[in-house]
This record gives sequence, structure tokens and C-alpha cells, in this order.
Amino acid sequence: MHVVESYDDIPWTSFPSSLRVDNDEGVNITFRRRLFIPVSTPSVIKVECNIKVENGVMEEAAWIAIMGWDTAGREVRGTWFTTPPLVSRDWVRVEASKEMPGEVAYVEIRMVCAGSGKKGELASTWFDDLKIYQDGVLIYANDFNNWNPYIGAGLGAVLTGILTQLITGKIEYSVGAGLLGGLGGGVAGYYFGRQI
Ligand SMILES: [Ca+2]
Repeated sequence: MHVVESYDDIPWTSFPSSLRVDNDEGVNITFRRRLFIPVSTPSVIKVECNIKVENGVMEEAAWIAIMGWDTAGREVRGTWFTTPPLVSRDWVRVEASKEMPGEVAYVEIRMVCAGSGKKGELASTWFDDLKIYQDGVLIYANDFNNWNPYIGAGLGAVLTGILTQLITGKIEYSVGAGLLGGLGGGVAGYYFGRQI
């Protein structure tokens, strides 16, 4: 399995979902990198995120790393910083900030999921409400939204309701059938929407 990303519609800190990362490598792994955001410098760049972990060990914790890049595509020395390492089972809002020198034109976000400390044993990490600020002004936000189950439920309800109305000609059947169709559509949307 190694590392699998999906949306999770149950643990989240902002509706309707969070980013879930399952990792059975035993070690913590950078699963998202090369996410570049243009910045104006010199300025203080701050990252904030909600993180929670199941079955992680502190030696293989989850965090988010930020580093600065120049216009020529080179990493600027001394700009790397990370949020504190985290393996809490409860949601924790982590944050970190650093002054970026004038040659920094982009910041790169690297997301690291926790490991269990033992190869083959699963550790799961959830991320939600990732935000990047430049001198206190929000310049990037990711709520890890997955609306597919809700869109699926809405479409399923409407389509089944219409179909039942056409077949039976009875509005009271259509409402009941629409509810069932909504449930089916929601389940289908959840199933197909989980994988990223
Ligand atoms: Ca969310």
C-alpha cells in the first residue's frame, strides 16, 4: 500500500472533509511536495494547519515544511522551517513562521505524514484548514473539500424522484423514492469521491 491519500468525511475541522493519508511504510514520508506559492519578500511567512494522527510514533511524526525558492528555481539557503512534529490523536492546530529574505519569490509546501515505527503497520494522518500567511495576510488556503457525496445525494434524489414520478405518476411515491435515491447517490459519491 505504501502511502494512500483520500478525503475523509468523518474527522474534519471544516465541513465537509479533511485530507487523510494512510502510510504503512513505518517511517514518516513526504507525500506532497512541489506546491509552490508566489510571495512578496522580504516578509514573514507563516503556515498553520490542523493535524491529527492515529498510531504514529514521535520519531516518525507528521509536520509541514516550508522553504523559499528564487526566480531561477533554486532553493534559498536558510529558509527551511517546519511546524512542530505531531502524533496527537486529537486535532491540534500547529503553526510556524519565518522571515523570508528578499531573493525568495516562491515558497514550497511539503506535507509529511506520520509513520508507525514498524514497516507494514499502518499510521494515518489527517490534515485540515491549511493556511499560509504573508505578513499576516492570508495568501493560500486549502480546506480539503470533497463535495462528491453531497452532490451525489442531491443528484440521486432528484433523478430518482423524477423517474418515479414518470413511472408511477404519484408525487408521494416520488418523494420516498427520492430519499432512497439520495441515499444511494450519497453512497456512490462517497465511494467515488474518496480517492484523490
Ligand atoms: Ca475541511
